[in-house]
Amino acid sequence: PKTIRREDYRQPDWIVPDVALDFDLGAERTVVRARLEVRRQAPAPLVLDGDGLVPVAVRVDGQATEAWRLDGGALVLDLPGDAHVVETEVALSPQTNTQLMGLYASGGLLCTQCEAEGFRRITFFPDRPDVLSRYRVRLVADKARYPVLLSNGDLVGSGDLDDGRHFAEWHDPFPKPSYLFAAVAGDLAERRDSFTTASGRTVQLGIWTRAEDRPRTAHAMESLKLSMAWDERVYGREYDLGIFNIVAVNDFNFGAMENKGLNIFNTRYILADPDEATDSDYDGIAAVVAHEYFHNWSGNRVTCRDWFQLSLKEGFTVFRDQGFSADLGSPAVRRIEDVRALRATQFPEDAGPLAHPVRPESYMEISNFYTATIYNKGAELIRMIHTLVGPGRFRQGSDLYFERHDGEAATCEDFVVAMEVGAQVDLTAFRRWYGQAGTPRVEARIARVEDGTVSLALRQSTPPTPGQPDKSPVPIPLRTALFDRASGARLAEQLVLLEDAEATVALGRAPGDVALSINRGFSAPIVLVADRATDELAFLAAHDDDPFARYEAVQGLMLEALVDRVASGDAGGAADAAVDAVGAMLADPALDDAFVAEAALLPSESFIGDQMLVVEPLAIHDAREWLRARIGRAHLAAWRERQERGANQPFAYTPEAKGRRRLRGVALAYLLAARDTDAAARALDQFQRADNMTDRFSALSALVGSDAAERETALDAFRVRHGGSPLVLDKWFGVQAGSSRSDTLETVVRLSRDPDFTLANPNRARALIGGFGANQLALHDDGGAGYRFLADQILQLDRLNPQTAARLVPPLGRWRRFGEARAAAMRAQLERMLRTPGLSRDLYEQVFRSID
Ligand code: BAL
Ligand code: ZN
Repeated sequence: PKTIRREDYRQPDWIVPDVALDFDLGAERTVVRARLEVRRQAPAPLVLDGDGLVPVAVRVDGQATEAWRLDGGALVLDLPGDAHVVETEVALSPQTNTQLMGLYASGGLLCTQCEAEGFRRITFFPDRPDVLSRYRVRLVADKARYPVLLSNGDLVGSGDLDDGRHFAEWHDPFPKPSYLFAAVAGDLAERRDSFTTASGRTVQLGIWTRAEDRPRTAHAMESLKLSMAWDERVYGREYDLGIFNIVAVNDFNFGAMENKGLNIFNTRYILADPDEATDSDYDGIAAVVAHEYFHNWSGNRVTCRDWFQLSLKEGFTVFRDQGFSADLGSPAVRRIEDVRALRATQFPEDAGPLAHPVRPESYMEISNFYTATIYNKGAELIRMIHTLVGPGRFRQGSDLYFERHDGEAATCEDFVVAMEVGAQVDLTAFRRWYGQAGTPRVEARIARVEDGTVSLALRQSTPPTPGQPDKSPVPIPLRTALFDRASGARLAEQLVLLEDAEATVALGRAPGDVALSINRGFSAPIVLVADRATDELAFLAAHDDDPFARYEAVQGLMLEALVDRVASGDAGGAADAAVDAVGAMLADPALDDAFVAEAALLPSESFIGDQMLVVEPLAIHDAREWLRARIGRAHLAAWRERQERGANQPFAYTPEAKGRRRLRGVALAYLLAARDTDAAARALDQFQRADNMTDRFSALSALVGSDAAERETALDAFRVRHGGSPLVLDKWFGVQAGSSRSDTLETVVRLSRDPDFTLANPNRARALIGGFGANQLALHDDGGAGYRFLADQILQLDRLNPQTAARLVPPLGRWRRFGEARAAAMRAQLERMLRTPGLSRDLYEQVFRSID
């Protein structure tokens, strides 16, 4: 496959100010007629991208022509003038489109997914984000089968035709790139609502689902209205069309898609009721609804010039949705969750063969770059700018960005320049964050000068990443504070900006012993190596007034204990300190339950592995179980009490009730780990009595790793109760794939042959196969059967859905981190995949880069 490079970007030779699309829709056969008004920008032929399309007819300025050629799927025309009307006609088969890119069938629906390059599977077009067009769309379909016909913008006409067919015409006045086009046809029910904007315009809101799912859309609608108000209040951004529609579909590669005025969602991020969705599902829905809505400005009104700029819209929009979620609930808990996610996905990516900068330099298949680096690290970059300039100046910067680039296809550089001017800050050195891959490592050490002044010695380095052997220092904002150990008082907090490879910073005078709190709030996305003794961490775990730093101190103690245990079989004083720290939090009435639950959770097995030179999955698992049992046993009474507290109260969706449920789940897991006599019975009781999915699922999750008879009872009951609900059945598959039992591979192989399992549905495939790939213990369990199974599944999925298949590769790509035997066995599977004939471009690129 060809490599596309950022440096090769050229402005389009032709633009298309206006396009009219005419769809004659059917699942078996859809005919698409396109009318493009094209304008020349450079002396070159007109090249219209196409993927798998065969032109049925081509006309130029109303005249049929044969003077065209196909070049690698694209339609090429040599046109004499500077302005022409080009018409094409193609026929598609949505029903056989298993890639879920372009126009496809999902259940009884027809729907589209165009980002990044799906529009070229619908019609011939310059399918690149810097060609912006006004769209007129006419949809024609059988009225009984497809009573609802939706597209972007405003509905400008509709009516009945002969033969039981009908039509709808949509017009979107905002020029947009083709990746934001959407159309949907189906038998859908609507939850309708409205929103009045700050300037007094009324927007009609619709969430469209299968009729039986309509009752489960209330939370999504509420989230949408809250998002609209938040974007007005925090960013001054108002919605611009008269209609905002959302459609939920079962089969979807992404979580959701921000098509102009017609968002299409994975059902997973729309449907919720207490009986079927966990609190974390509810939070995910609010975040994704907000994310897609916020794209209307950061993505649609200002779009990307080319796909190397993807983080321009994704990083910024993730930062925006994180702000929204923080304002909805507890900012500290939300920050902890976001950092946990960053460490679980982005840090390993940045440390492995697929590392790439937030603004990549090259790709073979852009679908492979919808990554945690583009999204989550991209958001961290924006957050650092926010931290450096403060909210007021940040808002001036974002206002200027929207003002300057509204209606344009912009670059990351445009964003940085707007921030520099609007927020009055010099970001010259900061730009390196966009071009340099890898997670900076910062060493921090306190030194005391004779007169009592405490200084902080800092040193940064970034490990080499593929194609980038040498790294430069980046500016790293570190929120830092000192505590007086004797009194517990915080002496000072300051924002230290580490700009060079090394620096020494005076923190102030402190006569007594101090404790160093650094990277508070996770002000920079770095790996911190602070030279702090166990008792200093224990002090911070008890006294730090920054909740994130306090969480980090507890996690730091746990990590120290776990790493020591794996390395030497001994966990020193850190284990005792971790046990005590958790106990102190459980006893502290000032802490909210959600925070205690987060802080009491042990670091994940993969994160523990990330701290080691060679990952030893079994030793890590054993150490983690050992510490879990110790923490469980040490605080048995408190865990029992937390597991029982409020258990008889009816479900409420309030922050307090959510926090209680979260801690109840953590408590139950500790009771099981401690082998408390009645723990399994207690879990089954929670499972059976729960009036909500959060309690039911936390009980099932706690039981699934055990050998107790209650495990099977709960698994069977869960399937019987929820077998008819695809999203809940995904949980049933996923929880078994994540089990720590030694028979997990066998179970997953069996489940892959279950009549309810299908690779064709991305949610189901991700639940079972993705869940297994993320299960460090089970994947690496024996001589390589897990690797072979994963590779087999990826190859099978690649034939159906390359995009989703390619996303399952990273666990195998971590082979360098493991001992010789495992590394060789993992690599052998990557090599086998690479040798397989007919690999998609998506999978080829991921496997090729993973082997290298
Ligand atoms: N643009 C793809 C889906 C999302 O990030 O919203
Ligand atoms: Zn997005």
